[in-house]
Amino acid sequence: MGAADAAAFIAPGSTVGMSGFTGSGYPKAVPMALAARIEAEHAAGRPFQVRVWTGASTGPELDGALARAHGIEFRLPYNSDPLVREQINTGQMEYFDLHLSQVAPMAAQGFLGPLDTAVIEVSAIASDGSLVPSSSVGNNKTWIDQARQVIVEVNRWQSAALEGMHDIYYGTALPPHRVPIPILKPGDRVGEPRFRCDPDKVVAVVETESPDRNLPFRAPDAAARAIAGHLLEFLCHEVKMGRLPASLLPIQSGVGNIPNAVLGSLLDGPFERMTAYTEVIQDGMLDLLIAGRLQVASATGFSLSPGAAHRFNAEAAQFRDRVILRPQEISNHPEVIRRLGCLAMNGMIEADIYGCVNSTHVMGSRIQNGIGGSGDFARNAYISIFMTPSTAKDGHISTLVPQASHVDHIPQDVQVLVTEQGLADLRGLSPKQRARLIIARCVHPDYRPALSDYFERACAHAYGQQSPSLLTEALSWHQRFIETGSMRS
Ligand code: 0RQ
Repeated sequence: MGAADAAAFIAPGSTVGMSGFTGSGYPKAVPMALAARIEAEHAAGRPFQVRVWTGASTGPELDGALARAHGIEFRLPYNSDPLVREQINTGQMEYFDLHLSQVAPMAAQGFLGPLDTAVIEVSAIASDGSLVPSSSVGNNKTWIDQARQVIVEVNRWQSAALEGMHDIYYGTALPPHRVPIPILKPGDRVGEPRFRCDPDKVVAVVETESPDRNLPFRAPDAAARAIAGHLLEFLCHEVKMGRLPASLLPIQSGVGNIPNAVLGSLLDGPFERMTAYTEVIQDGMLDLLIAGRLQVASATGFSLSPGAAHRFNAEAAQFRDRVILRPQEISNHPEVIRRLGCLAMNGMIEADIYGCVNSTHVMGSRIQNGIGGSGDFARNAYISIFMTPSTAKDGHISTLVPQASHVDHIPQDVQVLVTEQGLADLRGLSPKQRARLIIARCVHPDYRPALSDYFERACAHAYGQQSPSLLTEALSWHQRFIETGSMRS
C-alpha cells in the first residue's frame, strides 16, 4: 500500500520501533508520511507526537522529517541528526541515551514499556514470509518480536546480494534462562539469515527505492594523520612486545572522521589477516576488506560515503562470506567482546587529566550524539583506546581539561589516549602518574603550562592525594568558554 495509508496505522502517543543504524537500513517512506500526517494534525490544532525507538542514528527522512514536524516526544538511543539534537538541547524532546547492546534486552525485559508498531526496512520478503534484512540489522529482530503490529518497507535500492550476509541470533533469553553466546571467532555464524515474522502482525507492506543516508567522510587532515601515525606505532610496539599477535586482535572502530582515518592508516601498516568485530563498517573498513588486509568484518550495519555505498552495492556478492551483519545486542555484546579481546578505538569529546572520558556532552550539558557503542566496547576491550585532536573550535577549546564536564567512561575503562601531540599509555598507572603522562604527551602546547600548573597546585592543596582536584576551579575552563567563547585565560 502507499506510505500514507501505512502511516495511518500509527496512533498519536504510541511507541514506534524503527529500523536503522548509523544512516543505513532505516525506513524512508513511512516516517515521511507520518511526519506529513503529524503536520496536518498540528495545523488542525490537534496534538500528535510519538515515541521513537531506533537502532542508532537514522537519516533525514526519519529523524529529520519527524523532528521538523515536532512529532517526536521521546527518543532512544544514539542520535546524530542536527534538528533532533537541537530539540533535545532546547528541551523540546526527551532523549534516553543508553548502551547500544542494552536496548534490545531492556525492551525484552519490559523496562521500556510496550511497543506498538515496528517499521522495518528490508531488502526482500521470502516466500515463507521471513524477512531479508537490508543494510543494517540493529534492533529489528526485537522490534518485530515485541511490536503489536509490523509495517514493512521493501527497498529495491538495497543490493539483492545482501541476502545471506546476515546472522540473526534467536538464542537470547532473559535471566534465569540465559546461555553463553556461541561466537568464538569474529566470522562465526550462529543464527539465521532472515528475520522470523508472524504474518498476522504485518498490517502494511510499502515498496521504496531510496538510497541510505551515506554521508561523505572528510579527507583526513594533518591531525587525523598524526593520530593514526601514533596509533600505528603503538600497535607495532605491542606486537613487538608479544602482547598482540601479528594479525592484531579483532578491531572495533567508532564513528567519525578520526576513527575512519585510523582505519585508512592500517592499509599502510604491516598487519595482515586482520579481523573486525565492530558496530559499523565504514569506508576505511571496506577499503581494508577490498585490499584483502581484513579477512572478515562482523558488524550490525554500514556507514558508508555515497561512493563507497555504490561500490559495495555493485560488488556485494564478493563480500558475502566476509561480512556478517548481526543484531546490535550481539555485535556489541560485552560477553563476546571480552572473549574475542577487541581493540576498541573510539573518538571522544574530551578527557581529563585522570583519563575520565566524555563522549557525549559539550560543556557538560549539551548532547552531541550519544554514547553509542563506545561503552560496550571500552569496558570489555582487550585494549581500550580513545582519540581526539588536542583542541576544538579553532583552538578555543582544549580537549584535555582539569575535570571532564561529563563522564561516560571511567578511568578503569580508558587505557590509551591519543591526540595529534602524542599517545599516553595509561595501563597500570595510578591517577597522578596518568595525569603527568597525559599532560606531557597529549595536551596542546598552548594549554600545557596551564594544565600543568593546575595539577601541581591540586597536588599541593587538594583535600586528598589520590586524584587531587581543586573543586572550585576544576570546571572553570568550561565556564570560561561559555562566558567568553574561549578556554584561554
Ligand atoms: O563540532 O560539528 O560543530 O564542527 O564536536 O567533532 O572533530 O568532527 O569529531 O566526527 O570524530 O566525532 C565524540 C562526537 C567525535 C563521536 C564524537 C565538536 C567539534 C564538532 C564533532 P561541529 P569532530 P568526530 C561506536 C562508537 C560517541 C559514540 C561512539 C561520537 C563536533 O566520536 O559521537 O563513540 N562518539 N560510538 O568541534 C566542544 C569539545 C569538542 C567539541 C569536539 N571538547 N568541546 N565541542 N567538539 N570536541 C559507533 C556507534 O556508536 C554508532
